[in-house]
Amino acid sequence: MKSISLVSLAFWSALGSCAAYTGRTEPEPVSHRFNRRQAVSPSSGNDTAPDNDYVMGALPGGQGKSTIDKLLAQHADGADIATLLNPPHAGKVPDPPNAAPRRQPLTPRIEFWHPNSKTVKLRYGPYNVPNMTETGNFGGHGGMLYNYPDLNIDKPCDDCRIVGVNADLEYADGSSANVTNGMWLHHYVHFVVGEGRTDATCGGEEVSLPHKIIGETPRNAERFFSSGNEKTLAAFYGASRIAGYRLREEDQMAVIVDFMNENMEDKVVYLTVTYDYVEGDPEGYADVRPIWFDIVKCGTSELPSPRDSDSFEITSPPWTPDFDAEIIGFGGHLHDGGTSVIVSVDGRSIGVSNASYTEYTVAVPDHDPNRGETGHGHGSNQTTHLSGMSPIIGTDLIERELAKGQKWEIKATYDYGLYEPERGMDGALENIMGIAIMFVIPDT
Ligand SMILES: *[C@@H]1O[C@H](CO)[C@@H](O)[C@H](O)[C@H]1NC(C)=O
Ligand SMILES: *[C@@H]1O[C@H](CO)[C@@H](O)[C@H](O)[C@H]1NC(C)=O
Ligand SMILES: *[C@@H]1O[C@H](CO)[C@@H](O)[C@H](O)[C@H]1NC(C)=O
Ligand SMILES: *[C@@H]1O[C@H](CO)[C@@H](O)[C@H](O)[C@H]1NC(C)=O
Ligand SMILES: *[C@@H]1O[C@H](CO)[C@@H](O)[C@H](O)[C@H]1NC(C)=O
Ligand SMILES: [Cu+2]
Repeated sequence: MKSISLVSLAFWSALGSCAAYTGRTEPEPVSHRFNRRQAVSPSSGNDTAPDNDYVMGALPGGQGKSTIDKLLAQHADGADIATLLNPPHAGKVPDPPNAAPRRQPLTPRIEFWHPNSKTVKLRYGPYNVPNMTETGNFGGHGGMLYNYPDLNIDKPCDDCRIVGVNADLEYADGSSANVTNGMWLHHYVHFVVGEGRTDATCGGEEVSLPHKIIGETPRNAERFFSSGNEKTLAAFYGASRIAGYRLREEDQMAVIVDFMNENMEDKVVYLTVTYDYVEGDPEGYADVRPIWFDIVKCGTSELPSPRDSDSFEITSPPWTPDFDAEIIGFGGHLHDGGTSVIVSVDGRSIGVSNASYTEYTVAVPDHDPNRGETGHGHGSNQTTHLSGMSPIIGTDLIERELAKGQKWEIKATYDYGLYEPERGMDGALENIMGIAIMFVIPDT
């Protein structure tokens, strides 16, 4: 094995400072347009619409539901969700002339652990992200592409094992689309769809709302990965066995993308996903399984913030595995104001994924009365945003075994005294999230 600092290779990309969808009006079938600002009350932690049976928020004192979850719960299936959530000109458009190649082989980067692994960058989309004056999405914010499904996207390989993955955002010519030029990879959720792809934590539920957005069920699609603005790398190394995520020819991939545009012009961007993989199914390789922990079980991860100030903790509904496994690692996801995600088993912490923050030099103010407000209300003109979540891998893990019958949960901690939460121009708090994605090697 080559000597390369494992520590310097950030293991996990959380979803980043992806934020909020506090839409509170019901769909208008004719116009398909929403205006959150007409209906929302500032910093409300309450949502009075009826609960549904399968979105289990864990708010102290109540089961808070985000309006997006209510909409999806009432909606028949995912086929027309894209048109429901975004104005018609948002989303997938043809490649502009002279666009960079959609498939770009790169120098292998995980060879230190996976001999003969290859690295390839795929470009998805492109997607038109409306400018700040366009508020006709479900979130009601200007400048965003809101939870947009893209089905049956290109795969890195047909018969292989994925051993690393990370995501980014680019313009047509391949240049970086990022916060300093007003573009945010707010979040994307990556699914693998196919027989036997049962989502670890939602596979037992009749309905899982993120699966619904891509028109699938949690029994034939699993949430494999996700990323946000921090754009770090999840790589499978450091365990006692060599392992990779098995991709078969019959599997398909789908994504939900959510981008913000802090410009006065529409922007066409590509989601890039860089994969590390080994061809075929080399001898000795074990399977990797992703486990998605969420404070909102089987919803879109959105929870109205329970408080307007100070600090609070939210614990997820418990999950009990029906298999034994070795843990590779995990990483958390929070919104601005968040400080850490703890994963625990039977009440014992196995590690803490801490948030880090960056003061960004932004091209445009998030809130400008003359221009509008950008998606997800990255509030109050503040320039400091959550920019990373520490990976917990290898020796960071206090325990490395997962066993049948255990009680697993995560705890998301927020401290608005330390870091400003996301707010709209009217001061209304945006929804929060608490997620950890853990990768394990199931015993065979
Ligand atoms: C939510 O509404 C209930 C009943 O009206 C009220 O008792 C509670 O304080 C509210 N919670 C928040 C966070 O506003
Ligand atoms: C952001 O994008 C600009 C323009 O494409 C590029 O010059 C800059 O290096 C990028 N910054 C980061 C942190 O990627
Ligand atoms: C900005 O958005 C509005 C509303 O969608 C659209 O009519 C206009 O053409 C856009 N302007 C630019 C320069 O993209
Ligand atoms: C995470 O934050 C806590 C509290 O500040 C600190 O005690 C701990 O050392 C941090 N962990 C890492 C891995 O940085
Ligand atoms: C944000 O900054 C703009 C000017 O850059 C200012 O007009 C506006 O009032 C500020 N908004 C808030 C909420 O501070
Ligand atoms: Cu988020």
